Amino acid sequence: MRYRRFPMSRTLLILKPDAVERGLVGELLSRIERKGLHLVAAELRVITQDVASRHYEEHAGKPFYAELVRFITRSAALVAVVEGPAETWKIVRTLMGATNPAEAEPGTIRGDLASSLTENLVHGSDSQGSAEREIALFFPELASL
Ligand code: IDP
Ligand code: MG
Repeated sequence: MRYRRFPMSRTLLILKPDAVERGLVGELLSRIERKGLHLVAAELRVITQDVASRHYEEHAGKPFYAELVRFITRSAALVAVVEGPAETWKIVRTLMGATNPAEAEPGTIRGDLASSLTENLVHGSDSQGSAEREIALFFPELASL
């Protein structure tokens, strides 16, 4: 049985279609695991228009919204729930780096491996509240845990 730290928390991680297409799933999951975080759910799936629009509802109406939804639904993504200590969402965001790869620090996923603002490889929930909402959207069977 693995060592359990308390309090635990969970966040939603998406390796976006560009990550799967570029063959970076192993590299990216390796970074998550080497950090000491654990996968509690993971599935390769094509995200539907309906789920994409609910996931990105905060961006509806922005100039990049249509391109974003087209991108996130174009081929399979690796959708996962990651578990670790309190504020795991923040740990994952730190590993991801800034949204814009031009501003992401070397050593981060986007700083090392991305160069496009839209195709920036990863999504991670941006707060504990977002994590709970997004886990319920993508993995309803985990929502009450
Ligand atoms: P985040 O993924 O770092 O949380 P958000 O601001 O929530 O960043 O934006 C969601 C996603 O929308 C980004 O990861 C990126 O794929 C895309 N995006 C954000 N801003 C722009 C933009 O100005 N142009 C094109 N795509 C954008
Ligand atoms: Mg966001």
